[in-house]
Amino acid sequence: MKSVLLCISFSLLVGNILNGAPTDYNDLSEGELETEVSEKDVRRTRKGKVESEVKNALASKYRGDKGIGNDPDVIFAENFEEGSLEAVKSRWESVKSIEIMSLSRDVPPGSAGKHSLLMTHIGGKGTGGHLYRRLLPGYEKLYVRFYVKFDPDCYPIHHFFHVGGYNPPTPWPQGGAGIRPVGSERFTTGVEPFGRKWRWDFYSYWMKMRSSPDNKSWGHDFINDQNLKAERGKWICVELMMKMNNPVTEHNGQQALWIDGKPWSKEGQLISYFGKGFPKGRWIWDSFIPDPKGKPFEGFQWRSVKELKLNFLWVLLYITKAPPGYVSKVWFDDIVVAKKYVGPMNFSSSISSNIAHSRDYRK
Ligand SMILES: [Ca+2]
Repeated sequence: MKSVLLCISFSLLVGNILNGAPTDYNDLSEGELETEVSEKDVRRTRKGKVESEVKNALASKYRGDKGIGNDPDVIFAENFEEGSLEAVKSRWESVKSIEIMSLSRDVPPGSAGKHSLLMTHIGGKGTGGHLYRRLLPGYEKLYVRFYVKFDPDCYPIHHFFHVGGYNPPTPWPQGGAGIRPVGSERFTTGVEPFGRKWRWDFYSYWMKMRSSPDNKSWGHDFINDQNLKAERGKWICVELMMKMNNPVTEHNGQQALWIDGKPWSKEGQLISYFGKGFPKGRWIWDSFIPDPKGKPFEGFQWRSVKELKLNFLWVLLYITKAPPGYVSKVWFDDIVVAKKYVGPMNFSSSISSNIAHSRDYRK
């Protein structure tokens, strides 16, 4: 009897994916997955889910992102088209070092807008700047998509764009560097172009994080693939998904990353999407090294109380070691926070053809 039910639940799962309906890998309990569904099937299902999200991207409905801010699934959008820095500032709760910011005419290809935000860091003068705001009342799952362009000469970046939650939520970013959260008060993930390696990875703090040899807990990285390059000199579309653990005693929280609308795989496994049981790999202190021969990832227990939710967005540029006078430029544009996968900007001439394509996929 049990095996029949298991087969049904798996076929429902696959059916949902093919129909383009929202499907959750975590809808299946761990026991169900282990008993009937082969590892290959699960991997295919997860891949299918990611592909389905990409095909049904929210941005595909809005050419050049025009009007995307009015979509019912969009929680917040910032395209820097307000006309002045003061107007931009009014949409954020904490702005650090506005003097290094300016509106630039350099925008992502296909963008319907005319301006982006440029942050210009000069070595020896401060550590960069930020825009920060709360996302109230707080969310269980969010997609955050933004465009960024690093100048070809940009100095290696110490820390970058962050999303997370504070309890209670504060109108400014909190500290906590090197300290493991308790679980009731905060969790954070940065999407960062790691140091001199210029490779994309997560940088996460949460209650079940580990320690480094210095006995402190610094942000953990997960992808560790030098081939996932943060290319300088071109606009890049970055998207982060974060999902809270529920119930709060569980480890079923997730996070995923897309660069230019693409998930990232290595050695046959998806390594840009982390949740309970996937991918496989091993920990070396605070770095997870994906490896098909390793152990399944334990999942994220982001929180121990339900009041802690995803509730802030922190557009951060933090550069600490540039030599005096060294100029680093970073542009940001077309930030969208949504309940669904946003995806790269649609700059095809016909929106309807794109929608037709997504319908085809649902057949
Ligand atoms: Ca813009």
